[in-house]
Amino acid sequence: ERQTKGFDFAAYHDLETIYNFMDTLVASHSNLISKVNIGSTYENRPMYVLKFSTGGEKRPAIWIDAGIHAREWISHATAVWLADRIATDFKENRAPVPSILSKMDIYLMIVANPDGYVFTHRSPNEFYRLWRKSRSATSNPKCQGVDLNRNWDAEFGGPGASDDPCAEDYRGPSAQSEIEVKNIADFIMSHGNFKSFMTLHSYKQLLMYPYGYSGTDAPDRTELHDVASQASKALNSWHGTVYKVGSIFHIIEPASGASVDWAYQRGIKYSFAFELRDTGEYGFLLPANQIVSTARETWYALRYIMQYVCDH
Ligand code: ING
Ligand code: ZN
Repeated sequence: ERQTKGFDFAAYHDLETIYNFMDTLVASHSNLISKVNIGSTYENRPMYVLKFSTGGEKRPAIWIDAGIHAREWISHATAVWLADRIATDFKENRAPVPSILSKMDIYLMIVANPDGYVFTHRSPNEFYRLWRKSRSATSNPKCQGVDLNRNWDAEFGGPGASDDPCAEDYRGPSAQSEIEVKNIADFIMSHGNFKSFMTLHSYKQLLMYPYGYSGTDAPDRTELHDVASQASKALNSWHGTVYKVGSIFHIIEPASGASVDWAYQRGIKYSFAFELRDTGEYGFLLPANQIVSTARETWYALRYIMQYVCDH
């Protein structure tokens, strides 16, 4: 019986509860999962990645992160459910998880922006609940935080990012100025064998691939579009949720300094960004009774991509 059985996956949880969940999950699946501390945040909180591995040294690996934007709570909640699902599928020998994990490792970061996430829990007042950025000090004492998805070393300072510390898409003073971005980037570079990089956001129901900084086609555009289309079909098969597929630049807007562009530029070919539910009815305030169905459909897309990456 798994000890996370009593955990309420149909609720949004604060950082402490998520961190405790991770410890419980690791303790009950210690043959598969370990917790890696990749550094600390601006406010000195630990940043954790769950590593799912059946052995080997730096096997080819898949990266999944959630919560780089604090207010996108469905992404954290989805990642919590995913962690449990991967663990359970492995334990119960349910395809395709055991075969994927016989060749590859999965790294899952549930809370990529812990300081921001804690801030969104301080009060239901929208200034707190709808916080997007990190919580670092800027050159303007009235405005805090950097958009952690504009701070990566990928056309940093290009279109679709602001140099105004008060803006929601403030890129920061320099690439990787934010310790959270630096910790993740250093971890991925020092590992050196990631084949896929996936990042979970909300909302808009999109499955996107590079580039964000330019409308020029990525060299692997045809293949990425095909994989994303198949993945979105798999997602749709659960209960009909419709996702649009395309490049970030073309289906949302230009965005420079984004994590998927960084990953792609560093040779991680299968780089995708998800915008989870919904299309705007509730937006960032997606009701908790949609968590499990959102997570499950997302899993079908992720599972398709993981299998594809494993086979190529
Ligand atoms: N949207 C993403 C944002 O960072 C995105 C869109 C994803 C841009 C991936 C670039 C790369 O603005 C939300 N809702 O955060
Ligand atoms: Zn986001």
